[in-house]
Amino acid sequence: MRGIHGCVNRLVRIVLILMVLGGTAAVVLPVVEAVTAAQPHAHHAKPDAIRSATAYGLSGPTTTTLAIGLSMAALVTWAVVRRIRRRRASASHVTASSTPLVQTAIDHDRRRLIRYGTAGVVATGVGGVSLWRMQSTPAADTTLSTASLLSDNIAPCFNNSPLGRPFTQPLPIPPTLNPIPAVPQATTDVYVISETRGETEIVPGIRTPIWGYNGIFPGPTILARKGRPVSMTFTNQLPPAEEPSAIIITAPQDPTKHPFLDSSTVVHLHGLNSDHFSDGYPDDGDGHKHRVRPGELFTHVYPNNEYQRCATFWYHDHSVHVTSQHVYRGLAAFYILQDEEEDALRLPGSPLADPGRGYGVFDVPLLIKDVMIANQEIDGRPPGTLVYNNCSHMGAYGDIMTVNGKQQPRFDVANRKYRFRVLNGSDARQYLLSLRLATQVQDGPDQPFTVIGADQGLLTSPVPTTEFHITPAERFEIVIDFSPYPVGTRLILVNKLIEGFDPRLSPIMAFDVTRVEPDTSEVRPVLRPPEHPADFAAPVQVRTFLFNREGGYWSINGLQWDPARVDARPIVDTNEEWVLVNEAGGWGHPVHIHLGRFKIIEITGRPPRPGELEGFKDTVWVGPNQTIRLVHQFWNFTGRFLFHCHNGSHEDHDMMTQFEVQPPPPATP
Ligand SMILES: [Cu+2]
Repeated sequence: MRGIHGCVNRLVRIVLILMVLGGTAAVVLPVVEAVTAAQPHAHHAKPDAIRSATAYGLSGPTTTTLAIGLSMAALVTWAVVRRIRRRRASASHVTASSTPLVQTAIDHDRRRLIRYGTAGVVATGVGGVSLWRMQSTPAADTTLSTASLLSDNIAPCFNNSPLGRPFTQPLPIPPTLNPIPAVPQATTDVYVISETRGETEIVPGIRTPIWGYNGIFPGPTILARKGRPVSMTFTNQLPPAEEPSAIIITAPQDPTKHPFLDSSTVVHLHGLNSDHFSDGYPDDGDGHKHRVRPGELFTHVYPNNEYQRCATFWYHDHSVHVTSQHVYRGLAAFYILQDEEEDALRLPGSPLADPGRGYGVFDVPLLIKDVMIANQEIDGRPPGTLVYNNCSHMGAYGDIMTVNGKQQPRFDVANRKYRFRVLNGSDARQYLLSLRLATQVQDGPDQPFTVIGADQGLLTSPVPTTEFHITPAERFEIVIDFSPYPVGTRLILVNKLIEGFDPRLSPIMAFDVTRVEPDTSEVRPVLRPPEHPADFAAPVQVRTFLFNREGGYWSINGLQWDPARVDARPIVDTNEEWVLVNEAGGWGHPVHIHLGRFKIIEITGRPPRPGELEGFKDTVWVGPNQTIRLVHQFWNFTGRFLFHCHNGSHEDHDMMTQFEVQPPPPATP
């Protein structure tokens, strides 16, 4: 009798230990990982080691249930063991230990022990297997390897923003701007825009002060035509001193290390071929005044010349060392260039296929961006104020996913084809985007769609896919055909780089199929091949640039931004091969080269993305241990132009430099 009892007791002790270990692991592991992922210094860790709290489903139901179950099982076992010990202790006071009453009590306890012990062993086994599965298998099975794409944070830098229910706000379409009435026969479209403060509801019911072009975010869209120049006059009407009452900056920029002019602005039209001044030089170190203060204005001229490919561009602030904050506050907008040749393709929203129902109807811009908002008064700023926390210059990773300025909006569509121009306007966050039925949002399958364009316009041929990876400042144009889905279907755009499924971070927006409409639009097998001599010119020079971190700052070839230094001197109207190298295993960089477009010729360290090798680009993801070889075009304009990381926080600290395009050398007699 003693033998059996002792055996059961040992079993209980083993079960108890397993329970405690299992429960502790279930609770502690995700917390440790969450803390590790939130540490800014985690950027040197291997990509696989950086996981968010969601990597183990900390905020999802599975691990939480498991942890609670294990802990409860441990508690029950502990209570039973205590009770048996007490009974045994009291039984030992009875001299005739084999009396039927005591024996019955011991038998009862033994049955109970076996029952709870068995349940405990099963629970521990199930829990252990679940934990092992969660840690050993990636949450999302992706065509592109998640590890090869993802190196940056997933966890938000500020993780306490107020949130509304997703898919309750309709997707706003940024208004187009009409050119000011011009003199007859004018050959240029003239626009006047003011940079000013505004207020908006990013999260339903919560007022948030912003900065925007004409006070809105996204700012007004410019619809331009190839061959017709655009003149844009920007008046800085921003409040002085960076309007500190309207933003919470957790680590303000140190003007002694990173000099900037309060509330100063410069506009860069990202991706457009224009002169040095109109390109929006960010500093005044070249002997000219580029940045304007409140009350001042400047005019840029965008030629939309023969060289320029039709594409989705965007204009945003570029004032040195405060670019990241200014863009984050809302100084960003679309600029779309089109021509007759593109019109003739009969793409969705084009004038031939959908007359009068183009921009905003069947040709829809989507600016994706993550932000953070105070949920209570912080440092004297009211709830609703934007929070700018960039994880010690790693990047302002937010916890509110927005499209066109609204948290997780909803867009009603007809059962037909739509063209979407997707811009990643985030400071730092990357997205691996897929479309899923709302009923299968967590695991898919991913629904098909077609990539038709990259940063610099239409691809030669469309690429069918089920996902695309987009990093800050990149654009992808896609066509989604909603005709296979019955009216009443909801589809969700999902960011699969959020491991596991987090209802706050994973779903970006919803498409609701609400009506039937005819569709005469097309996606033809040939869209837009290379067409300018620059696209065929062989590179005349090779240069290599290392994107790294030195002395606590982001750097290019070990150096930081210095307006007095020029790091390359290409000759105008030539191409050069540039090799962009990231030898570090931690962080990646979306590298943007101004002035022209480039074609990627080789990618090492990761597979190419849909259309990435076929299309023309101006920004490319140089991930950890990746090298990109590309041919960039330095055409039409001489002077100084930038290249830099487009993670805004990296750019401001100080991963930016410049090249100076030289006039052609004098012909030798
Ligand atoms: Cu970077």
